Amino acid sequence: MALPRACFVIPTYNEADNITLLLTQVLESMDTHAGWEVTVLVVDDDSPDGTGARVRTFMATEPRVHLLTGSKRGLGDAYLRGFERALSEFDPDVLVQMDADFSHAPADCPRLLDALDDKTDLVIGSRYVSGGRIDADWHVLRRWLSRGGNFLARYVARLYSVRDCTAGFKATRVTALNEAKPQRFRIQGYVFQVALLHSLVVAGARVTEIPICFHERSRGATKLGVKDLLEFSIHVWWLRLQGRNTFSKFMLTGLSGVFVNLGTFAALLSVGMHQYLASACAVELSIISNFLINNYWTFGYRDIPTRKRIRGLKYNVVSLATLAISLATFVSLSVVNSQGSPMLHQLLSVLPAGLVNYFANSYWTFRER
Ligand SMILES: Nc1nc2c(ncn2[C@@H]2O[C@H](COP(=O)(O)OP(=O)(O)OP(=O)(O)O)[C@@H](O)[C@H]2O)c(=O)[nH]1
Ligand SMILES: [Mg+2]
Repeated sequence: MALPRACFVIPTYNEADNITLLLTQVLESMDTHAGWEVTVLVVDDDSPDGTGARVRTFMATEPRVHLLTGSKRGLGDAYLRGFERALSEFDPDVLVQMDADFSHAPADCPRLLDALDDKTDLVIGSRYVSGGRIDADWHVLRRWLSRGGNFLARYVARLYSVRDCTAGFKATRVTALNEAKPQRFRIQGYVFQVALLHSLVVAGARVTEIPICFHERSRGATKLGVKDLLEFSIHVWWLRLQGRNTFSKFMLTGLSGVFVNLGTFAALLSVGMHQYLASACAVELSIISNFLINNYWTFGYRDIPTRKRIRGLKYNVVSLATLAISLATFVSLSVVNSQGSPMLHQLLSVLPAGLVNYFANSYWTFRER
């Protein structure tokens, strides 16, 4: 019977002192554990210290190890490229993520994969569950950063149920990963770990945490930078706003469009523009602002194959159709109920127009892949 396939994706930047021993130990630990067919993909961003050359030397005698190179754009970017290559080339059942600096013990790899039972889609090697711990010599500042990052992830990005949201030692089923669609992420740095966890949880992945001991790196230097921290602090809020209550978001966006419309109209009148032209400009500007908010916020979680330009065009078409439906409803009501209040008719015409607008945009303009 064919064994399940596990692909280890290991990002490296200046890990020449670690990588050879790490690859040796990862493969050794998995070899003693017969249940998996293993491949390893090192994603090295042209490290100036020659990490890539060390990997190539290793590859000469070990066909299970592969190397993907590129220029340095951050940990998240490296993982995204690594995932794409691993999925297309090795057809794995499970992707394993781990650091190359021995913070994650290679000896823990079999235990991580063993925990991936039928009821689990993601196993996290966790520092913050019972039995998990961190080496006493991990710098106090890094401890606080880790705690702070976890706090933000849990309470801002609403990942309450997970204890170690910033963990970098994880095994994820590819079926769950496909649901999470990480290829739509627009991030570069360390926040990738939280963004991935968030989209897995939102997509319904079943998460288990197993305790690990996290070790301080003994060779090489950290790559965590101010840019990563900044991106992290902003992105957790973005994740919070990305809940899937698309209908209420769509409504809120519509409301913001009313203000854009009226504000633009008043501004254009005040600079002497003719009211008809001002009205048309104000309507179009509110359509554009609504489109942008819906594109990035309301439907931002979707993997949409069409280009933004085409989406914008479709959004305008739907807006025009909405106007026609609203007008048709208004006229029909006025004819049928000629004694009724025009205000009431106008209000009632919003309902079918709003529903058509939402569903047409949801299922046509922002249709998922
Ligand atoms: N390819 C690539 N790998 C990276 C990049 N940044 C970090 N890494 C790797 O990602 C892993 C985690 O990075 P570390 O610098 O150890 O970050 P950390 O574990 O948060 O920090 P430490 O406390 O120093 O261990 C290591 O294997 C790094 O070499 C990057 O921009 N590109
Ligand atoms: Mg590290």
